[in-house]
Amino acid sequence: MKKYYLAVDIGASSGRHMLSSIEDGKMTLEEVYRFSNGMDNKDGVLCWNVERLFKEIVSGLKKCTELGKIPVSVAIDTWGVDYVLLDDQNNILGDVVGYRDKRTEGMDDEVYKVVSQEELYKRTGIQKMIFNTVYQLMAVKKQHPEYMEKATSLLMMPDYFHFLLTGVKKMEYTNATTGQLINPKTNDWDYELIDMLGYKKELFVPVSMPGEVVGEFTPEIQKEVGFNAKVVLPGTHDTASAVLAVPTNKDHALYISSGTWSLMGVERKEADCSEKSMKANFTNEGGYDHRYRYLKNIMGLWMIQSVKKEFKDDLSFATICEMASKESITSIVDCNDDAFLAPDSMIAAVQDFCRNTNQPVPESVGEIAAVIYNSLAKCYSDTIKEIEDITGIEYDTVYVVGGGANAGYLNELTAKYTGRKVSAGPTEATAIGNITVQMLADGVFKDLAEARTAIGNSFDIKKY
Ligand code: LFR
Repeated sequence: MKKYYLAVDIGASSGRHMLSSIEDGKMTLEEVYRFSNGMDNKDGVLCWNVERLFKEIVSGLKKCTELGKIPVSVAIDTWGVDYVLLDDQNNILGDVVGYRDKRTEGMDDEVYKVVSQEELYKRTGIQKMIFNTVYQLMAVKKQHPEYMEKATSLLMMPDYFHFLLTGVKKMEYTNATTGQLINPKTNDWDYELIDMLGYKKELFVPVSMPGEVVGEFTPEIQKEVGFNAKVVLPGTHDTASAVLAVPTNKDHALYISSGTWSLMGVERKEADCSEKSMKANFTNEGGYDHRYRYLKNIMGLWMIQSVKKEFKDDLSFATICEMASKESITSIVDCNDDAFLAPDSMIAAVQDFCRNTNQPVPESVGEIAAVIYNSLAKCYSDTIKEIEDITGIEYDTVYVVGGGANAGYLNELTAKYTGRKVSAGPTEATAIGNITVQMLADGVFKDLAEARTAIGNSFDIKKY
């Protein structure tokens, strides 16, 4: 009997259910269900519709029953930093505000009144992103203290979905680290910090590691979807899952997890919480097996996704890429500028940046996309220099994983700007990383090295 494992991978712009099994020593991957995602503007607040997302999760599970492919285990990963606060009846308190919402404006200063930026970095090793949970919770404390008062639990997004499936509340380690409240030495909550900030300590249950079992489906879910399965913790942070699927066992591999964001970095055995690292704004997010994801967030394909929505014609990403490759415009924007985080119009934001820096202003679809792709590649090249300077190691190859590995033109530019070899794929790295942890937990692979070798042998990888 073939054994199936199911990854439910939900990104900021879409979600998918991916079934996997082992055939002739290779991992297979089959998309059984797909749905869209995005933050809704609810009276001026950017929110996630978690009720709809959970319905989609359930619909995808039903699809497995229809196909007669019943997984032995299921695991959910999502983007980081966002969470729900629950009251004693497990009802969500307030809106589920998404990380691009502007409620965190000024919350950095509120946090620094209690703990300086330097001290916060020393304690957590997490890069400053204004949307980190630490700042979001400050916004709740200031704007809705009643929610903080009434809350009896806090669950990160994937933990919440796991809870709805099983009735069991766990907080998974890799995603918890994105909140900037975990101590990278103990690898658990920094309760002293949490206390200092006036967040309730009892909301933060000790973290659980990828590979641990959450529980089985509740009787209600079993009835609705038509089967029972174990829910296993993957690296519930999508980037942790993607990094796990980087198809190499080299000690020093430089990767870009390319999707809505471009997460560029390396794995390290110890966190670097030095001032130099803070100034360069690198993060030490928790990874599988406590391998720190030493990386930087780069605005990424969000910029392309956003301009795509604004173009009159419904163009595919492949077409946009192709059009960009024919342009010769040389303007470069700073992808990490806050102007690109959630602009009303990304096209206008890119044009304004060019205008304000006295560079040619892109007008056509191809030109706008060309400026974005070139700017991303330039940013990758700058980031490599910083990583090499900090780690003292040279990297000859950039491993691009995730959906963005499909952007052939961007891969060419990455090779050109960085002067390194580029390996592109697997494109479904997040789902593969999620499944890999389930397989490791089930004894399919003996360790991560064996799993990564299998990933490299199982999926399509292009070289530039
Ligand atoms: C990528 C990602 C990044 C995180 C951002 C916000 O999908 O998870 O790693 O910084 O989304 O959560």
